[in-house]
Formats: sequence, structure tokens, C-alpha cells
Amino acid sequence: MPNMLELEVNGAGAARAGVDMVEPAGSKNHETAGEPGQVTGQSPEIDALALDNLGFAEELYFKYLRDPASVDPEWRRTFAALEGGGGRNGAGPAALLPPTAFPRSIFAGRAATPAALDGPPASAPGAIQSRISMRLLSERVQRLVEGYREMGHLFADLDPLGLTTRPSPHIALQDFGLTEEDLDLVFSSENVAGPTRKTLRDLVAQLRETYCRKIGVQTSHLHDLELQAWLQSRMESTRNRLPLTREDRIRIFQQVIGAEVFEQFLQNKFLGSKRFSLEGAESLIPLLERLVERAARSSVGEIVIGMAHRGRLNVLANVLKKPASQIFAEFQDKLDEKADLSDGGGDVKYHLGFSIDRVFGEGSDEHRVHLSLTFNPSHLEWVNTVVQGRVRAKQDRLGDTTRSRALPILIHGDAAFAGQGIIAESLNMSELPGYTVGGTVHIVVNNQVGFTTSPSSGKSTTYATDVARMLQIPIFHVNGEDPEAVCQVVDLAVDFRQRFHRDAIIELWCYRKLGHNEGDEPSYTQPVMYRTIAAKPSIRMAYLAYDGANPPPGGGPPITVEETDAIAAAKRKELEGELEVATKLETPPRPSTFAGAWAKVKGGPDSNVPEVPTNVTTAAIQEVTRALTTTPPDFHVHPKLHKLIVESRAQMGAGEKPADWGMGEALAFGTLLAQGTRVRLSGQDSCRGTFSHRHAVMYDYEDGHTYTPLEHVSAKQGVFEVRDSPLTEAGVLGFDYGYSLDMPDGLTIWEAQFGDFVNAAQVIIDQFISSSEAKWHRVSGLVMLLPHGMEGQGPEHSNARLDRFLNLCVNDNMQVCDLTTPAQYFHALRRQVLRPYRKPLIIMSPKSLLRHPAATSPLSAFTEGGFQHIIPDPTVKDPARVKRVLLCTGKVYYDLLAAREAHKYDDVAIVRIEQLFPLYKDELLETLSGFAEGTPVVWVQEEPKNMGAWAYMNRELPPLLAGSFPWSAVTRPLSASPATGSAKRHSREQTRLVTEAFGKGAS
Ligand SMILES: Cc1ncc(C[n+]2csc(CCOP(=O)(O)OP(=O)(O)O)c2C)c(N)n1
Repeated sequence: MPNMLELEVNGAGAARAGVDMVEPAGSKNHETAGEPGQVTGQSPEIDALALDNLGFAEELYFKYLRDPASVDPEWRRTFAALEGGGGRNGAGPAALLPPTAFPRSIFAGRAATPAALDGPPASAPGAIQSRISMRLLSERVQRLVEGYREMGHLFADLDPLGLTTRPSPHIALQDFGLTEEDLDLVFSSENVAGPTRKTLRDLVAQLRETYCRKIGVQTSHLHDLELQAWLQSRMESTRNRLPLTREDRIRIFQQVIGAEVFEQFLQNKFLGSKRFSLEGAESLIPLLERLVERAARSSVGEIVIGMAHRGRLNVLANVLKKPASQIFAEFQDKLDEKADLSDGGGDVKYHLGFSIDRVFGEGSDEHRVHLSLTFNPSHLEWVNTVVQGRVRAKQDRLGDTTRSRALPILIHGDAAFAGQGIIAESLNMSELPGYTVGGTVHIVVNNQVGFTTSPSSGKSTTYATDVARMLQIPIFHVNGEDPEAVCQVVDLAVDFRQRFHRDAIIELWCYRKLGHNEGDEPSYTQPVMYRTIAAKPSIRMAYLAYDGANPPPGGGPPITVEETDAIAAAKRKELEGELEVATKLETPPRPSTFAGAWAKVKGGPDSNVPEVPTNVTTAAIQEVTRALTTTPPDFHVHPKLHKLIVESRAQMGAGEKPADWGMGEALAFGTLLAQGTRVRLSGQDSCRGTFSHRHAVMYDYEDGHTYTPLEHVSAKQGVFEVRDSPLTEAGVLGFDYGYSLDMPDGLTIWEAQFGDFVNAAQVIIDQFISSSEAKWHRVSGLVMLLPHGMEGQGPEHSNARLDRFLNLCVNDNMQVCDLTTPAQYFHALRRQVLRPYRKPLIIMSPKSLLRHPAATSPLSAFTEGGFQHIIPDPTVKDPARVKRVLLCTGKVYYDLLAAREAHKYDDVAIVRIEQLFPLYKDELLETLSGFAEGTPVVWVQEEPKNMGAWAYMNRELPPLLAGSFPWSAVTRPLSASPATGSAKRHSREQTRLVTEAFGKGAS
């Protein structure tokens, strides 16, 4: 058998104290005389090298051998002098006979021989030589240990197909300056688990078994030594193997065979249907089963799983315990003839979610866990932060401050994990205070191909998981053909997560028995791989062979083929019964939406849910104002903010001046908090507010500590959480959307820095926010704040792509608003929580209006009235006199207002559409009905004609106006870019637009 030590190592790992040579095996212990620094009778060069620095010096020497220029000139001279003395590959009475392949240690020829070690205590020079020799030997053994820990994974047997090549450095004895003769020397090793005294032979065997069998583990990127030590101890003490009994093994067989038979059954009964078979990766089922049980037994009560299509049906049936009859009914695609065809149409079966309670153990040992698989769009990996947001919300609802009672499990494909950027986003978010979930367990199902693409075309890294090395977390690679090794890494991953509250990664090496889907021919593109796969025995057979060769602890006869056949037969019978049930079902059951925490709210049509009062009392405003304007006595408010925020808000709260946008928002948050609502706002620079209007968190002017006034509204208030997010759109929006899914009573807001950047999160909008109710019957009350408005700030700071949102609007799937007053904003936010209706609310939020003197609201607007879908022109006393009606939304209203006042266009009415979708057409008609028939109605928007709301309004309005009012638009011209880069040009454009709006022609 080739020596596993024949692995290259480029120099050595970080030399650490820990391994000390004690003696050659069988010999008596030899004390050595002399003290460090007492080296005498050596060359001056050796004298110069203090004993404690020998390891360091030796490493430098190896560097020098590779490239003399890479070391300091002084060291160069020293080494050259030593070489002259016969050190380099020289002869002499070497204690550590160097192999020819190894650049011999410069010190070797100067140390004692093994014979000397065996002899009586040496006289001073000999003793020193012995000490040098032993120190060197110990250093080398330590480097060998580090070599295994760092690079052992490269030699682990991970690929069940045996086709993968990974870098193969050498970590042979020789590469560390050791020889076969050293194998029987006994070392005292404190930092390697097990007996503290062991021969080098035993040590090497332990390291090989731990790091080079069916598990490869990457931990060398961890600089947190506590994490490393914990992992090393857990792995080395067990040699990375679990002692599984015969009963345990039978259970694993049941899981593997359950997975196998389920796929075969689908194949036979629904030939030609896509199912994205798990075959080749059946170990995923015992992996998940163990993971769920171990988590349940370590205080986890809620698990949310995210995964893509591959193996999803199998996981649903065998882990989520979704009745197979339901899955079969979905295959039978029974159409509910009574269903409304405009309700969105659902999704394919391998994207659907499911949830269930699983119970492990009984009596006092009973552990219950609620398990849910999140619905999933086809877009791989985008569900990840949605799952994590859901878990964070569950933890917050549970009051789980250590974040150890709810756990996300994300299952990835190898190609997708390596390729999708959202992976890096979610890994980066994993330890941030506003987004951590106390660790996610990631499982990368590496079937060694992505659709038809080979790893060599899909990643530049050694492992598909290498991006995860950015975190201080372990990465376990495991051969999926060895379910016991799989169980071992599961235990390590769960325990690591629960102990250190960080992510852990398991890469399950397996293969894909069939094509990308069942109709695909994989050998067109991977002929060699698929010949190998065709010749492979199943995972069940591989495990049988293992069991035969490795009797379990506790004994018992080997498990037989007949026993496993019986398990398979029982499973087939069970599935036949389920199929009969499915055949009798008239329609597949619909997922329940409004159960549990959701029982009090609704989705569906807007008109089914009445408006609710959103005004508040003056006392409520005073209560919030007090909180907003009071800081602890020892808190030093920034001098500028004292005037701008504290004094100003006090005046607004007292009704001495109208409230601005920031005050409107603070009052909405504060009054909701006082009513017990949880408020979460997250986005880039959201604590202060990109435009410095919010200051939800204040920083002490002297020492920078923080104070959050809205946390101090009342004793029984809801939790207020405002977070500066990382510079990430998709990942964070997905997270907050996920949070809203599990926080139905809360106000959850994601804010874009500028609305324009929302396009970096478009997948989340298309695949989740706008369509999840139609696809999966899942509703969300998420609010998106998207700063929008043409203000001369250039193409990417002007436009939140209102047109795109409106284009996605149908069947009351979202609410889209462009609001003009702080009170409107206040009522919109309160209504979002108080109305028992959960729909995403997209708000085109303001920038210049934040400080516009006219964009303010008197206190009465908060204490009386409520949200207005449409604001008729309050200045029009006699509609019959109106000659032109301008319809608009958002900020341009104030430009029109100013022009009307300046030019005294008294016969023009300006009507604001505050909620664009759902459009309250009756209210609009009622507003227009006051004007004389034939009055031109003009849609005015500042955006280019191909953007903004024009296309949408032009679709909705003409049927409504029914020819009674001539209909036209004033917009900026069609444009590829949302806005000009020149502020002056912007001004000219804006003046012309406003002039045209009043029908006065271009200036
Ligand atoms: C974002 C995204 N891009 C492309 C696809 C199309 N697609 C579906 S599966 C697949 C291959 C995925 O490979 P891998 O991640 O290794 O998972 P596997 O299917 O092999 O289990 C691709 C490219 C997709 N669904 N999502």
C-alpha cells in the first residue's frame, strides 16, 4: 500500500509547540543536559541560532534552498557558511538521515545520532547536540501534524466515481525531514487528541484516519484558535468516525432504500415526467434525518429548509413526510375545475413548500421540531436569504436571543453554490447583528455536474465550496457513498453551529445517476462519467459491502441482501397504497395559507378587506414626540442635530409647525410601537437615513455611543429594530421579505439607498414579492421604500423604475404608491399593519420632498382623516370653471403647484394619484365627474415616456374616461437612460415639462 505520507507539502505549516519527542520506543528516557543558549563547541553560525529558534531557522533555510534571494542577506551568508560546513545534503553522522528527495536540513549533520540518544547521558557538547536533534524532530513532527490538518482533505477519498483530480501536494515523512526510522520514536503530543505519548507510526495512522479517509475537512482558514482546537479535538479523538450499531445501520439502510425506492417508483408510474431524481445522492436523506434529529435534540424547535429542485420530492416525502399520495396527485396533475383561472396558477410540484411537526424520542426524552420547506423559484440559490429571514423572524417571535432554537438548513447544488453571487452575499450577512440567525447549516450536494456543465467550466476553485472560506467556519467534504461518514460530519456541523452560532458547510460528494432531468441524455456531454456511473453499484450495495467488512461496535451478524430487499419491498408496498389514495383524490390539496400566526389576516382582492382608521389621538402624538425629543441626561446630542431634529420635532409634535417627512415616519413608527407592533427597518445607511432625515439612531457627540429614541416610547411597546445593512440589495431584500413572511403582525421595511439600485434585487421582486401569492399562496406585508424623483442627480439617482413595478401589478398582487405628504406616508405605514390585509407595499419615497416646505402636514392630518388613494385638488372651489385637469403622482405635483401659483393658472386642477395600484377607479371617476365633460385630462410625469406610470395609466384610464375627457400625456421624451447627467439640463427639461403640462408650449 502506498504510504499516504507520500504527499507533498510546500514547506511546513505554522510550527507550533505541542509535539515533543520523548524517546525512541522501547528505550529508557534520556534526560539531556545543558540549557538553551549554552550551545558550545558548535560552529559560530549554530551558536547564533538560539535553540528555540531552530524551527524558524529551518523554515528559512528551506526557503533559501528554493530561492536564496528570498531571505535576508545576513541569513544568506549564514546558510552559505553552513553549507560550506557540509550541511546541505552533505554526509556526516546525521541523526536524521535525509531522503534524497528532501533538501536536507542544514542542521542535520550537526545533531546527535539515534545511537547517541540511546546511549548514556551525554557530555555537554553531545547533550546539546541531542537536544538540538530532539527539538528539530519535534518541530518536524508538529509540522507533519499541521500538514495533515491543513492538507489532509486533498487526499481524502471523497469522489465515489474516482474521477476527480485535486491538487496533490506531498505530505510524506520525508517532506518534513522525517524518515521511516523515526516511526517508532515515541512523542509526547499534547495538542493531538488521544494518549499523550504515542509513536510517530500511531500518530500518522491517527492523522490519516482522521483527515484522509472518507471525510476531508478544511479548517486552516480559521484564525480563531478556539474553533480550530474544538474541531481538531472532536475529529482526532474519534478519528472522524461514529460508532454506529447494527440498529443504527439498519435505520440508515431504511433511509437510503426509502430514497432509492421512491425514485424508482416515480420512474415506473410516471414515466417521462420530470422529477429531478436524487439517485446517486441518496445519502442526502440519512444526512437530513440525522441533522433534523440532532438539532431537535439540541434544543432546536423550528427548522426552515431551503432547497432547489434536485431531490426535492424525495426530501418532501422522506424528511418532511409529505404524504406520497399528495405528491402522486400532483404528478397526476388533476385540475381543479372550479378554481378561478386568474388566481395565478400555482407552481410545478418540485418548487412547492410543506411543513410538519416531527417528533423524536418519547416521554421525558421527547423532542419536537417544526420542519418547513420553503417554496422555491427556479432561480437557484435566491431562496437562501429568504429562508434566513424567516428563521430570524421565528427567533424574534420566540424570544430566542441566543438564536439557537430555530435553525436554517440550506441545500445547494455544487454548480449553483460556486456560481451564484448571492451565496457570497448571504455568507457575508451571516454574522452581522441585523441579519445573523446564529448559523446556517449548508449542504452542498456535489453531483459533479451542473446541467451539462463540468466543474472545470463552472468554477475556478478546488472545491465548489471555496467561497465559504471567507468565514471562520469549517467546511466538511464527505464521500456520499459512506453514510456513516456522512453522519459524523452532520454531528460535527450541528454541534459547531449550536456551540459557536456560526454557519457550517457540508459538501456531499456524490453523482447524478440520470441526466439533468429524466428526459435528458447525460452521456452526450459526459460520456466517461456516465460509463463509470452505469457500472457503479448503488449506495445501498456499497454500504452493504462496508457493513460486511466492518462489523459494528456491539456486534451482530452482517446485514444481508435479503434484509435490505425486505426493506425495499415494504417501501414499495407502502407507496402502492399511497398511489391508490392519490388516484381517488379529486384535486390535490391546496397548501393552507392563513393558519397559525396568519389566521387574523387576508390576502386576495383588495376590495374584500375594508379600510381601517389610522388616525391617532393628540396624546399619542405627544407620547411619541416626548420619546423622540428626550435623551438621557448624560447623552450629548450632536449640536447640529439638536436644532435640526430634537428642537424641530418638539415644535412639530406640539403643532407649532407642520410635520416634515421624517417626523411623519417617526410618528408612524412610534404610534405603532406604542400599540405593541414590532417595527423592523433595514437598508443601506437606514439608521441615519441616506438623506440625513431620519436619525433613528443618535450618536453621542463625545464618545459615539448610541441612543435610539423610538426604543423609549412606552413600557409595553413593541420592539424597534433599525439596521444599517451591508452594501447588498438582493440578499438583504430577500432576507427582509423572508422576515415579513414569519412576522405577520409586524411592520417590516426594506429601504433602497436610491430606488435605482433596486434593480440589483430584481430576482427577489419578480420571483417572490410580486408572485409568491399566485405561485405558492404565501402573502407578505413587506414595505419597500424606494427613493425616486428627477432632481438633477444623474441617471442612477433618479428612478426606482416605477414602470417595472406597475408592469408586474395584476390581481391585486401588490400595492404601489407615490405619496406627496408626510401624513399620507404616516397613514400608509399604519394601514399596512392595522388593516388585516397582507400585501407588499412599494413606496416611491422622496428625496427633495424630505425638506420641501410645502411637503409638510399639519397635526390635524395625523389626528383626523386617513389614507387617501386619490387626492382631489383642494383649491378647486368650482369644478365647472376648470379648463384642464392635470393627473400626476409623487414629487412632480409640487413643481406643478409652484408653476400654477407663479403663473396664476387658476383654471387648472391638479389631482394626485397617491396609490397607483390597486387603482381606485371609482374614486378617480368621482373626482373627475365634477369637471365639465370634454375637459382635457393630462397625465403629467417627469420621467421619460417609456418609464414612470404613463404606460400603465394609458392602459387603465381610457376605458374609464370612456371618451368623455380627452386624454393625453406630458412626459420627458422616450429615453434609454432615466435622466440626464447635467443638473442644468435637468432644470431646463423640468421647466419645459411643467410649462407643457399647462398647455403653454415649449419655452
Ligand atoms: C439562476 C439560475 N440559473 C440557471 C438555472 C438553470 N439550471 C437549472 S438546474 C441547473 C444546474 C444546476 O447545477 P447544480 O447546482 O450542480 O445542481 P444539480 O442540478 O446538479 O443538482 C441550471 C443551470 C437556474 N435554475 N437558475
